[in-house]
Amino acid sequence: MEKPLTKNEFMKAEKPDLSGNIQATLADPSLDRFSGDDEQFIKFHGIYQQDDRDKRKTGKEYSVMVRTRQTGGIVPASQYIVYDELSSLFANGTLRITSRQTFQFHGVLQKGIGNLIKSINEALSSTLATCGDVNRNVTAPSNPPVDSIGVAVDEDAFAITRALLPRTTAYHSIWVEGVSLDLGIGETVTKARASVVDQANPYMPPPADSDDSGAPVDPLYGKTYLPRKFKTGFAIPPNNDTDIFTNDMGYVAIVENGKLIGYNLLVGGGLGTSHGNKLTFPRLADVIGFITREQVVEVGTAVVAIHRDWGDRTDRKHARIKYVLEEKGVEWFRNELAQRLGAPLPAAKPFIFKGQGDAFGWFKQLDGQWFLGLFVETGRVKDAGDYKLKTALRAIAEKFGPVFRLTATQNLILSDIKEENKAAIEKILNDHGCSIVFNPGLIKGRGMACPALPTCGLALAESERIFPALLAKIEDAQAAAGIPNEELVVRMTGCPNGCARPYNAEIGLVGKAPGKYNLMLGGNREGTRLARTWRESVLLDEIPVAIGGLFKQYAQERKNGQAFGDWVNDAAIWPAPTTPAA
Ligand code: SRM
Ligand code: SF4
Repeated sequence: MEKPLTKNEFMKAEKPDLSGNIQATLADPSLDRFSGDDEQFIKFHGIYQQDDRDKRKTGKEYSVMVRTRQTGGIVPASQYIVYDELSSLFANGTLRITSRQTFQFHGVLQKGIGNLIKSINEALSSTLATCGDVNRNVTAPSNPPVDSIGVAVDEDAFAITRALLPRTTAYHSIWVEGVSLDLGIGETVTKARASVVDQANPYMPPPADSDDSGAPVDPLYGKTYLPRKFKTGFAIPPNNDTDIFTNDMGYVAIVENGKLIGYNLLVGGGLGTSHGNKLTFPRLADVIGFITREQVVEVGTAVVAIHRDWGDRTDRKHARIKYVLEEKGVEWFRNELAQRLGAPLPAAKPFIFKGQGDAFGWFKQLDGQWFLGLFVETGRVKDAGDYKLKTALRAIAEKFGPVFRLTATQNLILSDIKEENKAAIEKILNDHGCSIVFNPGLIKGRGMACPALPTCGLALAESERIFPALLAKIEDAQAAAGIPNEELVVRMTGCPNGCARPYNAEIGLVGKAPGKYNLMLGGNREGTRLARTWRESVLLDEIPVAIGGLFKQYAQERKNGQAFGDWVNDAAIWPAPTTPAA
């Protein structure tokens, strides 16, 4: 018997413009949340309904999380200033840099959502399709281009971003035309808007097609969009800073004689799993073939269409394109793509990744200006005690107007800085208690944790809130093993969905239950190998102890500066010692 389609499929088919009852809910001041199908529709608008899980015992307090779109993590200073203002006015006072180079606003109350989203659009960004069954934020190398290659990759990333935006006009009519700004936000937004007055919003979708009756039709997504989310990224070897193999679709830049000649196409990466569900697993993308720059949009659209047509619409946990690749095979995929394009792709060209992660401190750009790599602990831009990163960044944005570039490891780059402003920028950061941003060390600087509690409705365990303390203990364990401050990629999530990409880290910690984590080992620094579960349900306090034992063995056995992930992958430590009863 055929399995039935999921409820989401009927919901999308019924309201293909994705409008739901959002407008009516917003207009009703007695409502503090969205309900029914709207909880799904709002995701396509970049909104997740959440409640503060710390406060559940005394009843649910609803708010939403809003996610912006920033192709390649690029945020002009004028846009950043608006975001800073909005986060204080309508959210919890912080901005969260995500693992896909966007910003998230948390704790937004119902009455502030309209003002927030309209202002984001006024500042020339968008929240359209940053969640939902569509193509999400497109990642690209965050270092400012040092040559024509980086410039071209950014251009291509914007081209595919636009091509894969859904064509619905409901987003605009609800959030842009349907909201009149109030609550005193006019001045900052208007000022920022004035600085970009002649510029088009790069995230405005192209117009929809129309059918015989004149009704709008989305030429790619149709009425039911994709079976599930879809993620696209770009990388320029040898730096895999966007973790390209974990994307549904990846473009790996191929450079010959100093010129970008095209990309190797990667398809079928994805990390989300569910504990105990064998149908789900993390997977790295396959290399499909080579494409020219001119084919970026045509081929990308064809790949998304394959997901649209072949993805599993009967089980949302099994609906990513990685399962199509895994079950039908790479050759099937190449043939299917060839049929859609009218010709097979030529073989992929050789490429090699030598590392990933961000560099901190000052670097010279090709045009003689400078960029500054800054460590942002767990991606959270905030003021807390003497550490006032948020205030410092606002001051820097207003005085010097650098381009902000969010990295895929939740850090930040300030670029296009004049030589004569370097000292003043450093002073602002130091004066605001932020000296750590220049030199976090080789573990903190590589680490990543997802938000988890209290905002994420899917969290099974803590992540962001306990990660800094855990990393400090891991650093101590390194020192005790005689290998202080050695590079190590540690990533943590509060559940198996994998938002901070623990599955290809050297050490991955995946929340299983409150205070318990699966301990995964053996990914590599290049992001090209999956880690394996070493021990299940390890108590939080035992993690540094267990890892500390391995560090001692590693310090004695490693050869020629071998990385921990490489050593542990081959070491005689598998299977793991029995997990003590927890
Ligand atoms: Fe994620 C769901 C946060 C990157 C796989 N993710 C969620 C939600 C929206 C929870 C929910 O559905 O209610 C989380 C919101 C928590 C909060 O309070 O903010 C959430 N995901 C994040 C972010 C903010 C984590 C971070 O530490 O930065 C990242 C936002 C990226 C962005 O700007 O678009 C984020 N999520 C990822 C990644 C990493 C990546 O894309 O590079 C993954 C693994 C790669 C992948 O997609 O396979 C990821 N998130 C998931 C999944 C599992 C999907 C699956 O295939 O099973 C879920 C669950 C779902 O979609 O139902 C999820
Ligand atoms: Fe939430 Fe799980 Fe993603 Fe962490 S990994 S943000 S707990 S969905």
